Amino acid sequence: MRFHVLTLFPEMVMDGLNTSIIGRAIQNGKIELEAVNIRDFATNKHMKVDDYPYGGGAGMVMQAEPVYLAYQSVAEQISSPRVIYLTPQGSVFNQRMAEDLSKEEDLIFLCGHYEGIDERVLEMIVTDHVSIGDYVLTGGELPAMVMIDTISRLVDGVLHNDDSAKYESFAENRLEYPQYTRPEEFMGRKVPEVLLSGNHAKIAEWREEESLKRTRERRPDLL
Ligand code: 6GU
Repeated sequence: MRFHVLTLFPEMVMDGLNTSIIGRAIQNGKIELEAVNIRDFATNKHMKVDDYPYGGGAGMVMQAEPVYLAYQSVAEQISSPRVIYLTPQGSVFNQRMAEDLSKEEDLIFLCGHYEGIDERVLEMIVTDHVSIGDYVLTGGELPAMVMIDTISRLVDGVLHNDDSAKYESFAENRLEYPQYTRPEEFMGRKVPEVLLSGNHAKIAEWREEESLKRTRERRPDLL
């Protein structure tokens, strides 16, 4: 999987994803990550990429040309790429969308800032409008990073244990059961007896019940 991020803040994306499991996946070549600086495609001597909105109103709008040229520099090497525009006006991201997107060879993420991007270039290049929830962020970089993290852990070889991607929360539309590790007792609180029993059938049954109970309590909307 190759991720290409069009952004005004390439170091934010590269630094933010260069740690832990995703950092290791990049080192191991399981995924590739490239951040393209939209400002490098400004054609004026001040490297300006935004301007006042036609019709008036607050803030600035990112101009079509540098966004289009940045897109072109990446897209010319890919046949019909998915281009994801991060916007609070998009469909809300979920695990099902992550599974769908994880089948692509390349994904292009377009991160906006200010009051948004000139609609004409969005019409020309964007295939998917995606939000990460009903609140407003200052830019698309954090949402792109959230999506890249979520999609990467579904890519073969990124997680060490092949099973763990399947069995975690939202697989089967259920929340995961509680986990415990040593010691057996912490500040008077004991690990549930069944987990020490060695009875794997009983343990599986207990986990199933806890998973259902937790989903009912915290996310009844999933059931
Ligand atoms: Cl994708 N972008 C911005 N700016 N804010 C958001 C968002 C995206 N998703 C939720 N809030």
